Amino acid sequence: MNTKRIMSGIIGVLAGLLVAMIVFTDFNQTETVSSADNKTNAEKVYVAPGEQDDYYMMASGGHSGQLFVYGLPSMRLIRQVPVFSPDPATGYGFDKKSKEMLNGYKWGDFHHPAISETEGEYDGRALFASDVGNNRAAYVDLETFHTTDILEIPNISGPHCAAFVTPNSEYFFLPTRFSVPLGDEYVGLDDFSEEYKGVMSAVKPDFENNSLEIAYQVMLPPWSYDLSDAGKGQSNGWGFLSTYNTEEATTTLEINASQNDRDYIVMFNWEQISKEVEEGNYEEVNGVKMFDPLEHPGSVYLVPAPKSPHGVDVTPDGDHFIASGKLSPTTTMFSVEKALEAIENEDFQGEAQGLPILTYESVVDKEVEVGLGPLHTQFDDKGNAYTTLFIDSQVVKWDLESGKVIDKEEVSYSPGHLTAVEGDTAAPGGDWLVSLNKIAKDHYLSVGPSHPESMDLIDISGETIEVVGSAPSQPEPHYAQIINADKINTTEVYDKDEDRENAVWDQADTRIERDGDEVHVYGIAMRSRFIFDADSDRPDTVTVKEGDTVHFHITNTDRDEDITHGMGINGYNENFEIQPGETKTLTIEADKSGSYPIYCTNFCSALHQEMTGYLLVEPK
Ligand code: K7E
Ligand code: CUA
Repeated sequence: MNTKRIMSGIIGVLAGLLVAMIVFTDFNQTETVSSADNKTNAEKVYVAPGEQDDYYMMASGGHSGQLFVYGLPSMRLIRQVPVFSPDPATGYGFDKKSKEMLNGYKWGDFHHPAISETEGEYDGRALFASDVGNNRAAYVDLETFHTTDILEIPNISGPHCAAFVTPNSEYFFLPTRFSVPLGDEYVGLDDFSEEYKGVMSAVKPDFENNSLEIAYQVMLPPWSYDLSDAGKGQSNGWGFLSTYNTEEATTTLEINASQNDRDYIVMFNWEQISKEVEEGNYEEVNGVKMFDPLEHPGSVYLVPAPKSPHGVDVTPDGDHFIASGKLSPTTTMFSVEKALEAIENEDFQGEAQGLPILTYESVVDKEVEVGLGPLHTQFDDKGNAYTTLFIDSQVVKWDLESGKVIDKEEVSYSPGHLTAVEGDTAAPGGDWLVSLNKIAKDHYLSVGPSHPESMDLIDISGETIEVVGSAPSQPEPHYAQIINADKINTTEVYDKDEDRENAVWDQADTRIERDGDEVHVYGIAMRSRFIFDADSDRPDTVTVKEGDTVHFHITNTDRDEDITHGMGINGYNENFEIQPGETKTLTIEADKSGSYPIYCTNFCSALHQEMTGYLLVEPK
């Protein structure tokens, strides 16, 4: 099977070369035959060495707590960006700033990335992440691909239903998966329905300081909030959340949370809630402004949706929202216009936990028979939707207008999310889609009982859709977003900022200062040496006493692209990297005496191996 695949791959490439030779040697032919239609699959995904991909794919790393950055269409893994978990290779969680940001957390569970938007389109400034494992949100600066802020959020548990960003990045919202008691009190599960709450957090990004703050929270019923999307166009100002366990089961959810034929899509008017909070309509809980829609009605409504819906996705024009019932063979398309009308006319079929339920028949546009186990939907620029079918192991293309299925493609296997080029924005692309599969099984060379996840690259530029490439991925790409490469503008070297705290730019300024048992080393890393104190006979040696606290403030003074230095301290379990023009601080407790070599861990020059020094710790 594998050999067959490889053979057919080789044959494909050879056939491609043959076609190319024929095209380029046919002197009589004036028309070129290089349109996408005539390209072999190998040619479509081939990005020659030295050439760059057209797109970045930003994929969440699930319970690795990292962000994985791929190039598309090549599917090459370009970078792992640590977000919620420590990373020894870069020293994320080791140096002072990142250690403080991680605040002792050992892991995170990063499900849904959200690239910042302007007028409903990705703007490439930042990427927001949410941590289902430890209730955090992160700001990843896309100029440096560094995590620059992590926010711990109280009153919530597992912001799975996040993150979705409003069309002009006013907020991103983090509704929570697990309901918990408000505040820090203990409440037994017998009082679940009354005392547990599903809280949604509105977080405000600060693009000047690359940071985040909690604006307010909204108290919702004790259900599980699963996925979400922001309105745009005529639904701008609204947010949509899917729910399950509206049964309010507190045990064996597999059975007990699948009783109701319909759960809900929660529609909430964030513009209105933001205004109300500004006017003082909130109570403070754990230092956060908490808005209660039961006290201030008119901003939160429920739309019945079959059955335990997972994804909810707003169409690019903002006119419809689509709910995918993971236990239903259909995906349901609702009309925003009809929903707003029903709200206006108070066309309610009842209420749940005090919130009005819009009449299903008044709001539904159509139920589309896509296949078994629909989970998530994305869009192209031609009015088509693409939905993953977990149970059928397929991606289905369907027409938004008619609801007709156009094509289905097998993927390997059991897709969760899918992501198309800017496919959740107001202006989707239309050439590529990646199916993020949960199970790889026999898809790649075996590495034992556990296999990687798999990603299948699908060409969606034609009428029918076709898998043309595949790559393994590490745990676990719940969701990814694909952004045009020309929207990302990276910094190549950090500015030489003379005022930066602890920075040393001139060798003459390097020094070691002692204050009691605190030792501060103001040093330089450059090709190919460490300079901790230029005046010393051994400028690359730091001598301290057992029991000292040593702060290494190291500036990488190299101004060349991609000259990163690392600083590992042999035997002290410490390592961190300093990127070109960057200053970082590493603090260690010198609690064991001895001679500990320091060496550069990032290969930087022909004399990288010589880039060493010593930490000498004199015994007490
Ligand atoms: Cu894997 Cu969005 Cu957490 Cu769906 S989620 S599959
Ligand atoms: Cu500096 Cu290797």
